[in-house]
Amino acid sequence: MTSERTLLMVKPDGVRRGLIGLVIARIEQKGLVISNMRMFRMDDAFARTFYAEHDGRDFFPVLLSFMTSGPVVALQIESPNAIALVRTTIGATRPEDRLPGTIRADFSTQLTENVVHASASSSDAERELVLVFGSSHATLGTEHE
Ligand code: FUP
Repeated sequence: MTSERTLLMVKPDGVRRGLIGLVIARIEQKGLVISNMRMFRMDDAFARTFYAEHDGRDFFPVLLSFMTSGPVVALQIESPNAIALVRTTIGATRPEDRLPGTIRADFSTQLTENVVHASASSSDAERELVLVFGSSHATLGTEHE
């Protein structure tokens, strides 16, 4: 199967709690390949664009405030079936649906402060990778191929 690219992000709560290394370790232990990485702090405009699909929802202001509260670490993951595999690894959106062993289940009881983000579809992945990495998002990772 051809490789897919997806975005995995350690959110501000994960960075504050010192969970960057743990998230990276789980990804690498599973055999998923990291092909780009960036630490940055979202401003309000970036967070609004990133989560544009939720604009107008009642939780949107709280989500923006959380996502801009500190730096995030964004990772490009490049592997066969990466989008589904990374989503499975992070766990479900709702706390009560998260399976033990997933990152969100093991490190958060919260809906908003849930440690990690991962792209939900291939169109989301391409859009989010361009937002975070710009045109450089396709250029790294060749040493693994
Ligand atoms: P996910 O793809 O699992 O990150 O989930 P969504 O795209 O549905 O939601 C985006 C983020 O908004 C999630 F990280 C959780 C948060 N959220 C809330 O804070 N409140 C809600 O009611 C729904 C989602």
